[in-house]
Amino acid sequence: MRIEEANPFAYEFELKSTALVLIDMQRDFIEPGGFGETLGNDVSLLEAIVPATKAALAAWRQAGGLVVHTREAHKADLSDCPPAKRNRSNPTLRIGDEGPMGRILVAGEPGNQIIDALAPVEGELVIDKPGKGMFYATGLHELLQQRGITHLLFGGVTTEVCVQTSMREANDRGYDGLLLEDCTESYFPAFKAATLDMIRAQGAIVGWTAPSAALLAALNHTA
Ligand code: TIU
Repeated sequence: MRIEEANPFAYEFELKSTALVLIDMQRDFIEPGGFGETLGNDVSLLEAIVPATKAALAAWRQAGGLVVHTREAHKADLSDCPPAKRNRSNPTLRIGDEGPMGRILVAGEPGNQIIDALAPVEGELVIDKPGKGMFYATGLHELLQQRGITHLLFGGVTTEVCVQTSMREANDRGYDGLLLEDCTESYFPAFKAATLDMIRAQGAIVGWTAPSAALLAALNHTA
C-alpha cells in the first residue's frame, strides 16, 4: 500500500507488517477532572479528533490490521512513578491523588480508561506505560517484533508529548512511523503544528505525516 499524499514524500507499507498505534486516548487527558486538566490545560481541544480517529480505527479494523492502544498509567503504589514526575509543577491534583474520576493517572481507575468511542476490542494490544514514550518499561518492542511489525501509523494525544516521544523512540528502533495529522491533538495548537513540521523535516528525520483520509483512500483502493 502507498500513501501518495504523505509528507515529505510517499509512504509505503504492507498491512501485515503495520500497526495502528493510538496513544493515550484516555479520559485522563480528554475529559474534565483528569490529569490533563489538573496540569492547567483546556482539555476541550482534544475532543475534536475523536470522530476522525474513530473512522481511522474502524477502517483499520475492517482491513484486519493490528491495533495497539497505549495508556499512560501508574501502579496503585506509584512504585513506577518517579518523584520527579509526581512533584513537577504545581498541579491542582498530583498523580495518585483522588480526583472526580478516581485516582489521577493510576491504572484501573475510571479516569485512566480509554474513552468509550475508541475502546479496545479483543485481539488488540493494550499497553500501560509509566513514561511518555511507549517503549520505556513496557516490553512493546518485543511484542511488535514477534508479530513482524516494521511500520507504525500513529494517532493520539498529546502530539508533542507522548505521541512525539513514542515516534522518536520508534524511529530509533528502526520502525517507519507516520502520524495521522487529524487524529492527534495538543493542548497547544502551535506545538502540534511545530511537531508535525519537525517530524517530517530533513527528509522524514523522525517520520511521515498524512491526513487520515489518505489512509482511508489507500485501504479502500486495495479492498
Ligand atoms: N501533558 C501532556 O501534554 N501530555 C501528557 O502528560 N501525556 C501524554 O501526552 N499522553
